[in-house]
Amino acid sequence: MAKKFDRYIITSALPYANGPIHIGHLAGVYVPADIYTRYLRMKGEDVLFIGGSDEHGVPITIKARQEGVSPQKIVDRYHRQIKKSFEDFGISFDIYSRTSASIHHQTASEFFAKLYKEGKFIEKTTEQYYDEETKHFLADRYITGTCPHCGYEKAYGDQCENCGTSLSPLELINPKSALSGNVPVLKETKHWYLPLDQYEDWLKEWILAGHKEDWKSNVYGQVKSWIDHGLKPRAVTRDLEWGVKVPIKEAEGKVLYVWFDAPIGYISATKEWGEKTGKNWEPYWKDKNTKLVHFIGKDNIVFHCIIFPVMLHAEGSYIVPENVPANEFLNLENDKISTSRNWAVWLHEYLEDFPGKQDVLRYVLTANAPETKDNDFTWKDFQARNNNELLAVFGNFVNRTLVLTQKYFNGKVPDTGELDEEAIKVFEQLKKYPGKIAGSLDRYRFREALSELMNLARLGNKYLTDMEPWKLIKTDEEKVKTILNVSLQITANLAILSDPFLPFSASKLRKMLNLPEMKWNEAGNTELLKPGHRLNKPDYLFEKIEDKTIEAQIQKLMDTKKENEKVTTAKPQKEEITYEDFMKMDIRTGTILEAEKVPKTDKLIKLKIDTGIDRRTVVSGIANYYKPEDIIGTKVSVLVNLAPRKLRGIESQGMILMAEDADGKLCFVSPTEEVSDGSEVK
Ligand code: B3M
Ligand code: ZN
Repeated sequence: MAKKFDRYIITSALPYANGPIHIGHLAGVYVPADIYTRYLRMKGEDVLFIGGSDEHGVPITIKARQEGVSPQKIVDRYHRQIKKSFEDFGISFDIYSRTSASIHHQTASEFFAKLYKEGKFIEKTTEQYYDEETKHFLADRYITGTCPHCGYEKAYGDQCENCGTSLSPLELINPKSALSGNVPVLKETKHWYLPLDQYEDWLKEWILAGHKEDWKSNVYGQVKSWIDHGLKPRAVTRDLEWGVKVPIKEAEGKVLYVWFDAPIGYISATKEWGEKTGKNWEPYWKDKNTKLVHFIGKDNIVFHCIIFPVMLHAEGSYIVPENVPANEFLNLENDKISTSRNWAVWLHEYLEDFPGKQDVLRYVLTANAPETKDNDFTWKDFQARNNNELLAVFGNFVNRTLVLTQKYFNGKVPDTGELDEEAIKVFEQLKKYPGKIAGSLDRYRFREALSELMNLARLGNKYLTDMEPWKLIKTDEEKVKTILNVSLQITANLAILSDPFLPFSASKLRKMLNLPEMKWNEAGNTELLKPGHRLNKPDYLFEKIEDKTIEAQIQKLMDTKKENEKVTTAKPQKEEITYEDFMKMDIRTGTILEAEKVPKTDKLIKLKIDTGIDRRTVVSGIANYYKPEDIIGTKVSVLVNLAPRKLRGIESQGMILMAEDADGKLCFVSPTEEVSDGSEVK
């Protein structure tokens, strides 16, 4: 018998507020967390569902840099948008907070200060990579290189997203600054480290011995392999400006590592909830009878299964997670979802294209959830699941039941009458479903749970089809009463059991049935609707999605692909050269003084250039793009130490630099501001 808890705290990974939310986020974290929470609430459990935006960390400062705005501006924009997407999709947080909130800064800061005061950190001065050009220490995503474990070339300084390994910048092969592309130098700096190695025994006992059975094998396996490889102290401070300030004197100018502060964000958000509701937040984090569950994607496993638990354990007054049901990744049409390549279905765009169809997406993402392996979202599958499952099974059964009840009994629930053999059988099966679905949900098997829900709808659909009440109505009205009563009881059960998965449709269905919100343990009851109970007008729960709608979505993705390919029409990079190689070239800014077409040629123009050093003749193949009279006075860049060569009998004493695109279009490479002729280009 599983342990009974007094209360639950369910957290879902705090998305970085540096971009909108897509279907991968929803499938991996938020929909399963929301299903689980809604189910617990319906069981009458005391449960808090925590969410919020992760507003620190390098991804945000990089985005701010790219746009030339402050990090606060970036997080304000995306926090608002992300929060709205979650609301739109019915993700039923008790609080959605953010890590730039002052309550969070205070909470994270106090957490660090306590560990510091108790001597739980190691102080180390080490050499760290530094970008001399931009004057930044290169932590986390400010540095990229090749992963020493799997060879992936775009690994970050804190993690390889390909194999999930957590890294430190010094482990990267061929490190490069993400800011300037430069090869970094080493420079000394002092930081505070959490000595994970000192907690190995505790972790082994807690996870390896304690959670072998109940944690998902993908999660348990990853964690075990890290522990088996041996853990190292991990720096929890950074030389950055954006983040929670390290609350000790000698750490001025430093902030907490984003993965130190972000998970504390779950606690800060709970405190904020306490302030807002006037309730006590502490039992949710400190009472041993609270069950803490973290919903995350697989790239966050190490942080939620090792680092954060060690922080909580070291602090001493907190509970640790009971489970971390991390999911694998969702791909889109056979390709990795990617923000930078715009290869995603964004939630706000989905809602524009499919208004009111939140449940369809929730359904498809659950039916196809990447629970045990990476999975693929395709628009064809989306359409098929809507048309062949939601509409043809669930919607069709409910609709036939309600329409027939209207037609034959004026919208009033008929008497059961004498239960015949078929009805008894159907009720027997019906009674098993709440337990089956709950059993799957208790083990975080959301796909399985959803498929059981659909089996109940299938049971109803088949019963109705087999019994053919539309044929019996003329000869045996009593039997039709039984059939529709049974079908209506199944429908009412569907209204309860579908609620965690399809909250919008369940609520609509309750309205049609004229029923209030119900508790989970009312499911299985075969007398939810009393004879004589008046139903409301039926309406469709789901609609057919047409081919042309799906084709438009596929076209949209194909356009994105084309758009991405356009970017790559640039020729591949040439072989590497040294700085010295480059410095052999003497390039100067100059001005075109005279220009005339070289007779009997198509392309050549003879130019007189003021190079600042002298005035010289240069012959250039630009006549297809420029008329001589139009370019006099133009500022250009000239390679002046190129050996002279004769073109059509004219000695050309240098070369004008031109940019040439993939279609062969030419344009001058000119200074964008006033500089004197003869300025060096380097
Ligand atoms: N911000 C990372 C991510 O989106 C992250 C999670 C924080 S959870 C405390 O992958
Ligand atoms: Zn790797």
